[in-house]
Amino acid sequence: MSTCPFAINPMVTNLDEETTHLREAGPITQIDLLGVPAWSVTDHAIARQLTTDARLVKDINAWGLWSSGVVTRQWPLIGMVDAGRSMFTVDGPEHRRLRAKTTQALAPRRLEELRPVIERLTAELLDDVAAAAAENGGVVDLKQVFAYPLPMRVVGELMGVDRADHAKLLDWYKAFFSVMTPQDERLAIIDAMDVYFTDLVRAKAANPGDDLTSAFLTADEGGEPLTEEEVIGNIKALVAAGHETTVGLILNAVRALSNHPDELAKVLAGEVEWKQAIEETLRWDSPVTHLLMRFATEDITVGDVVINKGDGVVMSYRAVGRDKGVHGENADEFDVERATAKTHLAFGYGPHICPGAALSRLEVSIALPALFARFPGLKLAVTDDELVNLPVLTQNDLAALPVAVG
Ligand code: PLO
Repeated sequence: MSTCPFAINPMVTNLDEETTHLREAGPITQIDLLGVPAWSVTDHAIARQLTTDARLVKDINAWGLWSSGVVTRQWPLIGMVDAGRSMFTVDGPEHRRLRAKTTQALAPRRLEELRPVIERLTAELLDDVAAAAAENGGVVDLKQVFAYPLPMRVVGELMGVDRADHAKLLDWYKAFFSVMTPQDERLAIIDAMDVYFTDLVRAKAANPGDDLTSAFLTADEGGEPLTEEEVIGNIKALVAAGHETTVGLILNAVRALSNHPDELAKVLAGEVEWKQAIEETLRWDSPVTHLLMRFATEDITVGDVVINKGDGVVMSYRAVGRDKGVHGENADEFDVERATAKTHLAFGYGPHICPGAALSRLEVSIALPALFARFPGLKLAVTDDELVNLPVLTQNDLAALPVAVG
């Protein structure tokens, strides 16, 4: 690596500045992830090209810095990459086998069954928002009372995770993602989650329910059944991804719309559909800042850059969303009428494209209109520069979103 890699700030003190810097540094540029070098892809076309290039794989054993022992379990981001065998870490025909049941269960048609459930969970939490606001002069942290619990409840219904366990899981994930968590604590949490999900899988095997966890345990005719390790890996991936990212999407959408009252007014007046505002949020302020990681199984030339065999490649989706070549010179502006919004890559691309994209869209397309219908006067209770991101390098997640509900 020739030039000095740009160090990603794990405290996330200025995400817009970071995104701009990365875009200016080039379509594919060197970064430093808490002391570990990697490539960052910031260009839309190259992100599409590399997420469909079979020479890049998710298997951590293809990573030179890992197989040579330079990166160890002491690296704070190791849990994002050494995540166990699942659809998130395997490629090729095995990947299709690991993913099949998930794509079926999360297909838009099948998800219609979940719509009334999501509507009920949303309505319950909106009552909690009203109650918290009544106690507190009309001001609430929308994250704590609404955006944070909702996705866990939805994915909990889907996977068959008891409501009584949600608080514990949320605490674990919060500590798992935060760079402030001491590494020994993070590793202990990873172990505790493995025990928790192993117990869940065994309980469902003994007593199947009408959930995706139980479906994973049922062999399809003629198909090779998933091993227990694979089922556990898939469940870990689905619960983590299904909850964390959607929290960010709800918060980023409410924040963007509140800061752009003219845009919000178009949506509330029915001039622009909610789904357009949701796609523009995904493009402009994507919940996933950096997707870790793919590894080169051979040298790959991209323009004037050579990704060497063994190098790690990060998809910097927030920067990709600001690609001016795709979204125009005003790509840094939030515009609910932007024609190119839905071409964003916030859910990734290629074989690993987010299998939960339709669930996420359904959830947010229920939650946001319901929130603004219930609280038409909703406004941020602080100025935008008072909002802070959690110290999470990979995810774009606010610590809190104080709002006045009027
Ligand atoms: C979280 C810890 C789990 O034990 C393993 C796991 C699997 C899938 C990962 C998830 C972790 C973190 C969040 C990820 C998710 C897949 C999609 C999601 C990366 C590492 C995104 C895009 O944020």
